[in-house]
Amino acid sequence: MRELRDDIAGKHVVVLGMGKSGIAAARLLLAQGATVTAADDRELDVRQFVSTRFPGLNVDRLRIDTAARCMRALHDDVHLLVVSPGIPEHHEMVAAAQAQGIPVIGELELASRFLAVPIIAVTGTNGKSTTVRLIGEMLKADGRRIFVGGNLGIPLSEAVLASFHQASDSACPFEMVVVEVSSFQLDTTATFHPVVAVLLNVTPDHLDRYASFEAYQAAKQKIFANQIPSDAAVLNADDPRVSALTTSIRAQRILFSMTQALPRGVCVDGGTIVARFEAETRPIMDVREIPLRGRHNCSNVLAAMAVALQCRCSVDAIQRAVRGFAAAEHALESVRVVRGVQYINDSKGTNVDATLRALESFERSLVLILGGKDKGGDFRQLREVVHQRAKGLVVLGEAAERIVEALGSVVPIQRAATLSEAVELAARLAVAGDIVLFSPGCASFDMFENYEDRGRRFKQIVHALAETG
Ligand code: UMA
Repeated sequence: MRELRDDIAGKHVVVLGMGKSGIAAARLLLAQGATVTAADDRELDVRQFVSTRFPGLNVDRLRIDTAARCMRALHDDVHLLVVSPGIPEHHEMVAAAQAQGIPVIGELELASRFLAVPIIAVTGTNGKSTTVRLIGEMLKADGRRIFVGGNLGIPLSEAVLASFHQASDSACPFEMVVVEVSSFQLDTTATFHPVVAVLLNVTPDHLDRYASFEAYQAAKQKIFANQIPSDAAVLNADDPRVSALTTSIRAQRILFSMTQALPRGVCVDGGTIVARFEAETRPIMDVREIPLRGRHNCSNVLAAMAVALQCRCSVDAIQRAVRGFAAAEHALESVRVVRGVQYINDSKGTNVDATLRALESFERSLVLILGGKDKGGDFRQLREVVHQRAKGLVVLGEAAERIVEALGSVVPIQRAATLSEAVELAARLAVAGDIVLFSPGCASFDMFENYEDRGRRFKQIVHALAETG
């Protein structure tokens, strides 16, 4: 583990993908004295890219070019290839590096090798960001100095860079880090070792990238690969796939459940969340105090509590963090009520299971806006809940025709060419008291830069709707 840290100065490292992760990894490597070739399949304006993404850095040891042109660099005694999460395994540069025996790791793995503080890592198909933010708030409320990041937006390399910048003494500004980790990030780990690893749930996702659901599940399982018996694995006892995937882990199990009375872990007993650790049962708080919509969010709160209690947070800190917690932007976010219709932005719902959870969070009649870049999800899973709760569906994006095939027989469906048209059609269908829910169940990249861009666009359109008409 220390090897890379000690050996990297003067070595040549290629970083593939110049998004958030690649830039942070390149900066980390430069700070450690490596020579960096930064590659991307996009043609970048190098001068502008360097001045905006590497400001104030000595870039003598940095070269930036397209991946195709950088392929030549692989012959120049390359020590390591660091890939961004968005780079698929079959990328030609990855294949070429592997063929030449050059080690390939991801940005998460790279950063973790430079961190001296304990890592708490959270994965699962849905709820990761909320749970990570909740854990962060609980630890902060308990007075801990922590870094919160990973897939939720700030690469782990930023935590390492912050520790390099810490004055002259080399103490890390954090006593622990809490990271959201995606299957893409886990794919390219080797020594990544969280002392607490959380698996929230597993449902089909990213089937446009993985050969099978099994391959996706295997990536999720890697979160436990380097854990030892003194570590903790926080597991959702209500998800049979989580149980099946964790039969042979070495860490001690801490379960959480919404439905079962657990002998050990965090569960709900007659409306009160209780923690059972070391033969002691402690009431934590009333479930009705959770200021988040949906049963799935209650489950996320239980997971976060299990982690916080494992880290010896006080119950008082946990309560304060939960009571003051605000839902993230683009996650079941109330936008506005127009002519009695409530508009909800759930652009972060990028897979079918997330949309299912969103639909289950509302009792009222609703119009659902669904669709985007197809990730191979099974929209038939929504048939029952759509039949029960949706009076109409508006579909858009690449996945539109597959959605019509899956749900056309249970609900009237209209097609929209743009998001504005989708909102317009939904607004015409909805009457006072209804909800218009934008929970795409798909990725955003067919029409938008990312899910945030898509959510912001939805909110702009809703804010522009006329009060009368
Ligand atoms: N690129 C190539 N070739 C490719 C693919 C990408 O050159 O074949 C280049 C692109 O041109 C671009 C760069 O790679 O310049 C983008 O890299 P990236 O897609 O890895 O994106 P980052 O900006 O580094 O963001 C990544 C995560 N993105 C993905 O996993 C796709 C972000 O998660 C994460 O917040 C960020 O690192 C910080 O850790 C986003 C995401 O959608 C939110 N995650 C997926 C999800 O949650 O479902 C996994």
